[in-house]
Amino acid sequence: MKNLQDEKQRDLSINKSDGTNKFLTTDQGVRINDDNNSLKVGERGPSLLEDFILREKITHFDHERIPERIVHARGSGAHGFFEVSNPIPELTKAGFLQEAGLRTPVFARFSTVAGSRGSTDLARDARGFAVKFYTQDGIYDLVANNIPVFFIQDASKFPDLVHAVKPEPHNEMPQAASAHDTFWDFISLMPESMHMIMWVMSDRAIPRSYRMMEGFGVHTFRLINEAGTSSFVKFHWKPKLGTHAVAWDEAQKISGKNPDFHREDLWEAIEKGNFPEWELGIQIIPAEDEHKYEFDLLDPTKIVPEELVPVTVVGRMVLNKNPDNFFAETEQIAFHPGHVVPGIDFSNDPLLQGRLFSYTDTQLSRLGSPNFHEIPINRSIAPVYNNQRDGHMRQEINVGRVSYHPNSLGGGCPYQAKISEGGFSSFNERVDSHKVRERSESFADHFGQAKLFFNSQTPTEKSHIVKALRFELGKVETTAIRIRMLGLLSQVDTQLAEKVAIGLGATVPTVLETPLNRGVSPENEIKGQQEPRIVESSVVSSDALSMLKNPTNSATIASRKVAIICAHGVSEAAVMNMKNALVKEDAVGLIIAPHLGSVLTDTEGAIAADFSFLTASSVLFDAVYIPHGLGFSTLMKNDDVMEFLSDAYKHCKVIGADGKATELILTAPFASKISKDDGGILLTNDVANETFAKDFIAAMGDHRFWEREINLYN
Ligand code: HDE
Repeated sequence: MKNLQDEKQRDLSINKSDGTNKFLTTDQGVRINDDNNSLKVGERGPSLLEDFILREKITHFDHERIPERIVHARGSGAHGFFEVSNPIPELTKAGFLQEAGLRTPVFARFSTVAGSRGSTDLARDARGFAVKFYTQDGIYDLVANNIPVFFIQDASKFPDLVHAVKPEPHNEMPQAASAHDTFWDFISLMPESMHMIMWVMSDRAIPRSYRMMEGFGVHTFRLINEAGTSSFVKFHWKPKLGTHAVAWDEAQKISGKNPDFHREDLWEAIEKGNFPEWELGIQIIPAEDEHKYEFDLLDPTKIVPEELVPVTVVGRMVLNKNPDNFFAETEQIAFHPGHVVPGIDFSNDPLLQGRLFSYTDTQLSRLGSPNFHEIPINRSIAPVYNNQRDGHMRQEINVGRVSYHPNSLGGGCPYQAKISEGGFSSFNERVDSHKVRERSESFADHFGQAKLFFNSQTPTEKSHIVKALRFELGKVETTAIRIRMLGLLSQVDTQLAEKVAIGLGATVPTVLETPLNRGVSPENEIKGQQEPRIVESSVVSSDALSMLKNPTNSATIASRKVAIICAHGVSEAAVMNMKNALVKEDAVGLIIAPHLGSVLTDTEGAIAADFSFLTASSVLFDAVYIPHGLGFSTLMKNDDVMEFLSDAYKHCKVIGADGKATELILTAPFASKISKDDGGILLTNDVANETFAKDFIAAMGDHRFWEREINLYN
């Protein structure tokens, strides 16, 4: 089988343009002699309509923007490859999964959901995790999220959900935030959203990096093998760097200091050769087990706990090349859950079925033409021949007179492929029932897995969920909505509801609003939605659902950033020792000083400052180190240094100092709160301490010292 990545079959160079050493021309290829002045009658006279060069330039500019994605507008992407480690021909005939070592080119795009194109990366939100596989059998898109369930069970509620979460229509506020009345009004009337609410109120919704997120296909799909046998499948992406988050206060500060934080992180990691990597795993459910579980496989508000069906790794994805042009690639890429290849098929999940309509439809208005598949980033590497013709911006020049099938004038070509020749055929499922607008009774449990999720969290993670809910509902102005939400939360966990209620200065209602009395008139009820009931999950707690307990989490600090705070007189040896130790771990130490330029060292050398306190902030780094040397007295007087350290402490990061520099920590406002057991505070008076850098790096491997929050908030 051909290794598509190695053979560079996906050659986009015919579409690339580089103006180096070239003349400036019009779009018609005419060389331009003056690009700075429009054509005028005399130096001070009016401009002339005949100036085709000016008109062409301005017209093109006027039409530069295309509509942003209605959801997932804010995103970043990269090229890479998918490589099979564990072929699964017994499960699927999909060509790209047949042979160990086979590489398929991919483009992945990560995104937030609610915000506009220019919104912050650090919004509390689900993240999109969409991957386009350019396989030898055509395009396969796995259009996933970093959360394995969704808010709603039926596609018909999607426009309502999105209208509710988007900025409110009367004043277009707030941007990229769910903390407002319309979102929580809708949620409080949709008990089916409670499982997803647990996830978006957890730290999953504020990832440290796109590179440190899991991905989930959400719906159950089908795999079909050569013999036509089908199995159900759930897709998982597991990040090599583990699954990590930032603190909510930190996320909000990053949004101001660097709203491109995730975009920059992905870009820089790839530029520096720290290629992000994920394993692709599958949970396989044999067809005969379709009805084995207490939840319905077709219900997108449910997971299949890994305790019931383990994840089997089938390959890995590596992202190793940034796009050349954001618009042409990341913006114009068009994903679609309906882009499947033989061997992969859909389930009857009603959310998935609705998505199968939506994605082509949205590209028609966003990219403007049914020819969007011809845009270079969307092109299949498998050859495309059919009788689709014409339309806006058609690139293909179809030769011959035949554009219909069957035909005799073209010898019957292009001809249909038999299944044995790779022709796609849908799974031959028997469906025999009445036409109804109803929800299946098997979709009626809205709380069992919300409980499972909450029960699986560590105390730190639970407290973050409580605080997130206090924040979000605290921003809601309508008291009735808050109370309705407390009622729903009490169905998940009474303590959770009570703790949130304390933050809101409210009481958990004793009489629950049911779908029939929950603030909307009965005739406006959602037809076919049953009284919610609780089905306890057969799995009580699952480590895979917790970020902190997650068995796949790794202690690597590769690509992490350490702020090394310096001033004139700093010990050059200390700085270089830490920098070198970090480089060995593929991490980086960056110099932050009161001003840019050189920082003079104790040995009369100079170190270049990477940032000043104006351009850097603790929230943009993973840890802080203050090396010894005379500089410490300058730093002691600097308020920015104290803010830097206080934030690092508050966000539970590793802080290290040696020699006199330790005084900076010991006199900081948080000094009295430091617990002697806090493994994230590394102080030594011994400036020759040889293990200091090693200990600092080992502490960074624990990522955050969340226990600190007990001292800070209790
Ligand atoms: Fe999407 N979704 N979605 N979605 N979705 C879009 O398609 C839609 C859903 C997801 O980086 C849109 O090209 C409906 C679930 C991702 O370009 C649109 C429903 C999941 C992306 C659309 C859903 C997703 C989108 C907007 C409910 C997780 C970004 C622009 C029936 C599995 C892909 C576009 C990218 C984008 C519709 C629900 C993931 C409007 C109707 C569930 C990652 O077509």
